[in-house]
This record gives sequence, C-alpha cells and structure tokens, in this order.
Amino acid sequence: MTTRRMTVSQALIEFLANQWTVDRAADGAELRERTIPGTFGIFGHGNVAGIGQALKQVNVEQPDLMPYYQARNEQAMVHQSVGYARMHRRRGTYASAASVGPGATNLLTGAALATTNRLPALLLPSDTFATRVADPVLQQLEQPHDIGLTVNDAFRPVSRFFDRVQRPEQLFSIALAAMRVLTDPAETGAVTIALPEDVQAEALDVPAEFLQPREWRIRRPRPERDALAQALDAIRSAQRPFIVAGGGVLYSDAEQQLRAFVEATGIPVGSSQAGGGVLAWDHPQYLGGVGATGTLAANRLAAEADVVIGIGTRYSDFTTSSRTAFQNPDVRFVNINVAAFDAYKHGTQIAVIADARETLIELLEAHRAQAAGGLGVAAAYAERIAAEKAEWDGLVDGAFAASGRELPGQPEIIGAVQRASAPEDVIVQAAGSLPGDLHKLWRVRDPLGYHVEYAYSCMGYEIAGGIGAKRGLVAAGDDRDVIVMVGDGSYLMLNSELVTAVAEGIKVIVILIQNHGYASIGHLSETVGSERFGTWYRAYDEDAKNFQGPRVLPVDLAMNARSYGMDVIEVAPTADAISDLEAAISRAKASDRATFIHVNSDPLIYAPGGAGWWDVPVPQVSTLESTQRARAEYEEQVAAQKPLLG
Ligand SMILES: Cc1ncc(C[n+]2csc(CCOP(=O)(O)OP(=O)(O)O)c2C)c(N)n1
Ligand SMILES: [Mg+2]
Repeated sequence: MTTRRMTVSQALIEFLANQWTVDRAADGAELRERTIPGTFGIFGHGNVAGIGQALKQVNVEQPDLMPYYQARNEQAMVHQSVGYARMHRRRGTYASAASVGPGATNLLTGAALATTNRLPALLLPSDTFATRVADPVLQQLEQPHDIGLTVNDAFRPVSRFFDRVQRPEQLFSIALAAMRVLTDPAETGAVTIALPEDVQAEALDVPAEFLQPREWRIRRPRPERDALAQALDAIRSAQRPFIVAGGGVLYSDAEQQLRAFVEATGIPVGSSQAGGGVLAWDHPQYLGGVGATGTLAANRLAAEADVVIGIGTRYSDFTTSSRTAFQNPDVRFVNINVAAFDAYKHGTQIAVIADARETLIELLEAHRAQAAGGLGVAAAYAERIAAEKAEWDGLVDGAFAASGRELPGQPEIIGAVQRASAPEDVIVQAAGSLPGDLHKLWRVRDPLGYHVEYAYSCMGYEIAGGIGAKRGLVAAGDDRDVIVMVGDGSYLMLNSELVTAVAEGIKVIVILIQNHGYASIGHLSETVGSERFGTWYRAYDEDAKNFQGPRVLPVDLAMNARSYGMDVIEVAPTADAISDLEAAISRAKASDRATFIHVNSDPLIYAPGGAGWWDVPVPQVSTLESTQRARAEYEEQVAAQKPLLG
C-alpha cells in the first residue's frame, strides 16, 4: 500500500478536496459536484501552523484543489456555507476553519443555525493541546473538575456530528464519518471536527486510498409499500385535503413532482418559510405561506382540513400557528419525510419515511391507477380554493401600492423590490419583521428565489448568508442577482461581511431598512403587554432610566457601508421614496459591483392580517394594565391550542 507522509491538516485538506456529492436531478440527469468546494479560515495560534499551513501548501502546489476564502467573523463563515448549501440543495457546502477559544466559539451560533435548518456546514474549530504539555495555553478555559473538557464540547448540542482528533490515526475514520453525516439527507446539519493545535501539525503515513476521489450518493429512499397504501387511503378519503410543503421538497428537488401531484388532484398547498419556492405564487393550487405569518387563504383552508399532508416539513410553531392552525376535530396527518423524527410529528400514524420526490412519483402513479375518472377534489372545494386565493391576491396588491408617504411602510417597500427584481432573483432574509411580511406577501417566482432563514431566525445571517448564496450561484454558472433585505437591528449585529463582498467582488444587492429599532419585537412587545420596552434604538433617557425617549440616534448606516468600500445609494424620505427605491434597485442590478441601498421606513405600518397566531407566553400576574389585558387575550388564544402529541 502506498502512503504519503503528511500532517493531519495536510491530509484533511486534501481529503476534503476529493469528496464528491452525487445525486440524480428530477429529469434523470446525474449531478456530481464538490462536496466541499472551498475552505474559509480565520487564523490564530490554534490553526495558523496546522490548517493554515496546509491551505498555503495547497495554494502553492495546486491552487484549484482547495480554494481558501476569508471572512471577518467566524460565525459569518458558517452563514456563508449555509447560504451556499441552500442554493445547491444541500449537495455542497464549505469548511470553516477557526482558531482556538473565541475563534472556535464564534462558530457556535452558525453551527446551531445550520443544524436547525437541516443544512450542511463543516466546522473545523481548533482545540487546545492534546498532550496538555503547555496548559493552560492562551484562550484555554480550564475546568478544574474535568480537565479534558474544552470550549469545543459546546459544539456537541449544536452539531449533528462531533468528534475530536486526539491522535493522528483517528483522522481517517473521523473524516469519513463526518462526510457521511454531511451528505445524509436525514442527518445533515453542522458537522464538527475539533482539531487540537498540536495534532494539526503532527505527521502520519496517509494511505493513498484515503486521498482518492470518493463519491457520496444522496440517499433517496422509496416509500414502504404499506406506508404508501395507508397514505393513499387517507388522501383518497379526504374531503378537504391540504398540503404543508417544507424545505424538504426543495432539498429533494421535488417541486416538479409536487406540481404534477397537485395539478392531478387539485389539493391546495401552503408552504413553510423553508418551503418558499415549491410552487410559483400564481399557481392555482398555491395559497402562499401557512401558519403564524401565513396568508388568510392558506390559514382558512388549513383550519378546515381533514387530511394534512406534510411534505418535508419539521412543523415549527410558525408553520402550525403554535398548534392552532389545524382546527378540524377529525384532522389526520400524512407526513412524508426522509427523517423519521419529523415524519412522526403530530402523533401521526401515517408516517412515510422516504424521499419526497420518490414518494410523490409513487403516490401519483398509485392514485392514477386507482382512480376511475375523477382524481381531483370536489368542485365546491376547488371553487373555495380559487376564491380564497383571489381574495388574498387582492389584499397583497393593495399592500404593495405606493402610499406616497415620506416614510413608506414595509409592505410597499417589498412591493417595490418585487417590481424591480427579476423573476429568478434570490431574496435573502432571516430576522425582524421582514420574514413575516415576506412570508405573507412575497410572490415567489423561482424555486430558489426565496431564502428566508427562519428555523434559527438569526439576526446577522442576512448579509453573510446572501454572500454565500451568491457564491453558490456563481459556482453553478448562474448569474442571477441576490437581493439581501436587512433591518437596522440585524445589520448592526453582523455587517462586516460587506468587506468580504468588496474584497472578492461578490455582487450582492443589500437593501437596508432603517426604522431605528425593532419593528418586529416592538409589535410583539405591545401584543404581550410589555409596551415596546427596550425595542427602540433611542438615546438613553436619564430621567426615565430607559431608551423609550424621543431622541433618535444619529447613526448613518449608509456612511458605514460606504466606509467598507461599498457602492451606496440613499433613498431620500420624500413622497417618491418608493419609485426612487425601484430606480435604485434597477441601477444596482445593472452594476457589476455590490450595492448597498439605504431606505427609511415607518415601523408602525403592518402587512394585512393572515389569521395566524404565535404562542408567546404572557405573564400570569402583573401590576401593568397592558400586561393584564394581554394575558386575557392570550388565554383565549391558548384555548384553541391542540394537545402536544409528538
Ligand atoms: C441573534 C438574535 N438575537 C435576538 C433575536 C430576537 N429578535 C428577533 S427580531 C429582532 C429585532 C430585529 O430588528 P431589525 O433587524 O431592525 O428588524 P425590524 O424588527 O425592525 O424589522 C430581535 C432582537 C434574534 N432573532 N436573533
Ligand atoms: Mg429595525
């Protein structure tokens, strides 16, 4: 057996460069792409001589083998990886190498985001010496009761796979296990390999086999015969079936099969945030978002549904309106999911643990074979679907119309973005009031066109995630635009990746909505009786000892973006703000550079109501009248909640 003498880091980097994901597209074509097309790295004493040296050596010897990228914050490396992975339907993601201590723990939020979203990301945090000879090293947190514990053990609860290379020989089995989890549709998420700084630089004899190209074929399990028959029975007996489509539909590349299925059956569809894109907004069976931030159309039909068919959804509280969305007393759930954990949710006895695309193909075939003539839903139900859809579309038209206000509301800003963007452009968002407004209002026109990270809803994801999404498109030879919409709060939390966009000439369009605080949590605070406490960005009021006073802060986020080297367009607060915004977006689209657009907005103008609800507990007792009133309302809503059955 031929071997090569390499460091653990050199072997790991070359191994990662030779991993390939293989999958079959909906049209039968074989897809083959690099599982790890690049590595982000922020270097410190924990990895500069290990992974850092390995990346340098590759850069000298074979520059294309493992491209190295910079980021300004470790968390943002993972966000970029997740944005990339979403655009590639989980077939590829980046590795993120961090130094020891704070560099490593800065990755934690990114790891949790990846795992919550079921999107792959490979994390390579450095760890303190395996030998412990120099302990305590700089940035080492010592736990007297358990010396072997390091800050990297904090990755265990947020990773789908965690291991530490304590000895060089362990690298082989750990690296292979990590790739298996990363490319497994049911298991994927953050995959963490902790690398002690001494082990990173240690040499071992690496078998040639370890470094040869290796293929990871995406599993597409077909449904079991009995499970499929049960599902079919339930669907055929339904009077008012309703589909909840989640991100799994897109990750399975199943939207064509979903469309064929709903066109044959007439069953309406509501999507979760991750499911945005499963059908185009104007498809007759598509009712938009469902749940707490869903549309009236989807929520009204969800409330009456007798059979809910969940496809690739994890049934988050937003999707189920905190278990109040499905009010039919006899409702049954048919859950199609490649992950058994999700398939068994809502106490269902009809769990189809299988790939979404394979299941939809077989369901439709079986359905056609059994149906004598009529496949579709009853005429009255079909009319109801069309009427609800038309009513909601009218409400959105109204919300999108420019008001002529100097400080436009967010719905009309979304309307402007909708009009000025191309159908295939990708909208990226994560936190604040935008996710809810987009879920209700955004008219999805392309399967990959809607990327709202709402499983972890992490402030600060937007810009980094958008850059990652753009990297993903560029890697696929796709030149559509990525439009990041971000609130001032999210922007302030993590905006430094704009420097990365400038450094590499990554063209993203960032639309900053300045409303001087938290429109989202401000509104929520009011609803739960906390009177917007702490949700405005205002100068500190010495008398009242709070930040609720009238003095808006003199921050200039346009100047901030300009200072990074961004092209900046400021939309002035005039009656023409909305048309000026549209013109700004058109200019940004025509440019080949990244552009930052600054627009002011009134945080007190809301999107039309969609009859959704979200369980945010209100204090049982309080001296504030606002809280007491909110508690009374809360108790009414909670009464509609279904019991927790899995
Ligand atoms: C990292 C993180 N911290 C806290 C929250 C809770 N949170 C959700 S939205 C929000 C405010 C967002 O403000 P901004 O980005 O300005 O959007 P707006 O609400 O004004 O639309 C906060 C604090 C979060 N989602 N993520
Ligand atoms: Mg804000």
